[in-house]
Amino acid sequence: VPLVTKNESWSFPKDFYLGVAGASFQIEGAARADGKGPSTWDVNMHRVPGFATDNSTGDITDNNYYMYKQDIARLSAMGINAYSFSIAWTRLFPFGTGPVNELGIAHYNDIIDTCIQYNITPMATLYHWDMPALLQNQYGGWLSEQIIGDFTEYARIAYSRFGDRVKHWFTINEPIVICTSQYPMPAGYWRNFSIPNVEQPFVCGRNILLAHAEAYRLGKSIIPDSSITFKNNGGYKVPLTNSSADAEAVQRAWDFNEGWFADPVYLTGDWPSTVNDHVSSFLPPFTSQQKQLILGSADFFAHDAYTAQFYMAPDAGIESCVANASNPLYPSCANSSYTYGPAQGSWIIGPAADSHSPWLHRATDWFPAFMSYINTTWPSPHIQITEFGFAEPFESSKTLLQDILWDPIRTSYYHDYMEAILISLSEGIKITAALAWSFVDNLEWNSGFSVRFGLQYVNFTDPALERHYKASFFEYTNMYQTYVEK
Ligand code: GBH
Repeated sequence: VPLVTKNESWSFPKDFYLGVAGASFQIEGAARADGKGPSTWDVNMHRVPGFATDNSTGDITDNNYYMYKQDIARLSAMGINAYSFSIAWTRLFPFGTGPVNELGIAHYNDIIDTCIQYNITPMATLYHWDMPALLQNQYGGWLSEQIIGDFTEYARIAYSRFGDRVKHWFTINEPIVICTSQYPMPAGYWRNFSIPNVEQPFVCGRNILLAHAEAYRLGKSIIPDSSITFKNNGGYKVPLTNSSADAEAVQRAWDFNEGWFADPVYLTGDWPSTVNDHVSSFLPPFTSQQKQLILGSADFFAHDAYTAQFYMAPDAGIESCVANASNPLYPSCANSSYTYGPAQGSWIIGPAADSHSPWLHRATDWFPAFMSYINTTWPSPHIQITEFGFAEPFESSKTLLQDILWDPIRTSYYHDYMEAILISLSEGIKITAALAWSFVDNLEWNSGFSVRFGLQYVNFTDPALERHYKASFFEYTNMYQTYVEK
């Protein structure tokens, strides 16, 4: 008797990317090796007590800087055919700008060559949050227009050195997260700039859009057969009730999150009108030249799609949403929740509080609606799921390896998620890649090593940092093997 009854009307196309994703700062370690310069994350984790809840740093993490060959071989052994990694800007340019560090180039050259040797398609992200500390210190990183030129120069070197073998590029990972949770930086961090907080996210957003668009155009000219976009992110937004107030709140939530970057790139060259209204008092409008640069600066739609949330109008009404960075509803004026259950007369987004991360639930039932929303709202030739994944609850408190490697909740997330992709495909949505976050436990930013997203386990107190496949990894690849067109 087969364990799973295969639904014969579902399939993954032969050229589907069954991939995994990771990011330089979270896995590499080797923070001072081979001429690497410091990023803001290196500096903050060393200087700000409690920056990570467990006070960890990126000095070693998975030691992937030295173990990438084994890592790629282990992916190949599992049947993975695409690897999405990020390049540390500070390895190519230790000072953010200035001389190129050839040892950094050599490192990524070898990662790329190793992928190709194993028939794994390399996909590179230029910026996954590790801002060169010197650029942050000099002019505030994404808060200054100066970043556009420095980022573009970094992109130029990456494209021209790696573009003969890397055809898949992501300019920037999750601009929403960069601009809303990394700017403003609280005082004392490396470093706080004195623009009023309410404005900072939008100054950042403006510079990111322009930097992305410049880097896109440059990439197309250096690598004509490339596929380039940025990684957007966010959960599917479900109105809590049928009220028009909730529907409007949902629309504002799309506008101030996904639409903030997707509308300009895929639709108009400009921000949604809600966002424009909001910034008009402190930012100049985009010029028509800038709009032309931004519009169409993507070859496909990349989304980091983990979960879903309910959205609702604020109880105190829209008048309560004053522009004040300490207002939790600023700037979208939409309330969100994950846990409204049948008691509130509505759906439950996924099994309540079922992951180790408060924002993450197994809301895979919503996925086909999510993909159809993206497909109709921001039309593009195809969609890639550039991150999805799950943090098993209680995993970090288990002690026996055999218990840790048995991760049934993450396993069910991957099973259901792959089914949801199959449903979307059967509905005619062109999804071309699934890139699981992440292929190995790693440094989960401010949560340190305590929150684990890996398809492989690592004991961070053991200097060998040996990798161990978890059950969920087998489920992920089994789902693909069961349904891929032969
Ligand atoms: C990804 O972002 C990142 O690209 C990746 O580096 C990271 O390791 C992975 O998620 C797992 O977390 O705490 O309620 O304020 C996913 C999008 C956006 C999800 C910010 C968490 C914070 C919500 N993330 N969000 S909250």
